[in-house]
Amino acid sequence: MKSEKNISLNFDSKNHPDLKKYKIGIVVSEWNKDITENLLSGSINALTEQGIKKENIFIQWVPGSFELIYGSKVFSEKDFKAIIAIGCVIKGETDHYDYICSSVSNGIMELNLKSSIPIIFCVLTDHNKQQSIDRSGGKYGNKGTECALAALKMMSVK
Ligand code: DLZ
Repeated sequence: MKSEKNISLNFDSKNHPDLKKYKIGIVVSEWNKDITENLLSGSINALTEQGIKKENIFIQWVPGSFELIYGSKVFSEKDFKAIIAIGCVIKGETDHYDYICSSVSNGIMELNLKSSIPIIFCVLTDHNKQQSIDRSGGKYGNKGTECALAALKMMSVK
């Protein structure tokens, strides 16, 4: 089966001496909290391992993935170097999944076009719970970790 670890892990913190000064905002959804908590831990661990200070990571919980858009908008007006939006949408019996996935991906994309801060899309969009477990610290790694590295890389884009 294809490896799902697609983001290269070659971020070298030695080239970024200012990391300990940088503030990062994380907006995280309460819906499917057992999954989003693991994504959040993966992100925090990766950020602190690379030199971001724990006290410079600001976490805002929101009710569901749909609210990641507003939460990220509010955070994009603060002095963060990057924002990570964490959520988990799992397909149910109705079309709700499609509306939420489409809204949150478009919403975060539009914020990226307007904001001077990169906003990282760390939202699992899965067909079932097992797929989410596999990607939040399971057999396909932790997308929270990968998205934290994406945030660090995007902070360096001049
Ligand atoms: C309503 C809803 C449903 C059915 N499924 C999910 C989901 O799988 N993942 C998620 O993050 N949120 C879900 N929500 C909640 C919506 O994101 C949102 O919080 C509500 O529609 C209120 O705006």
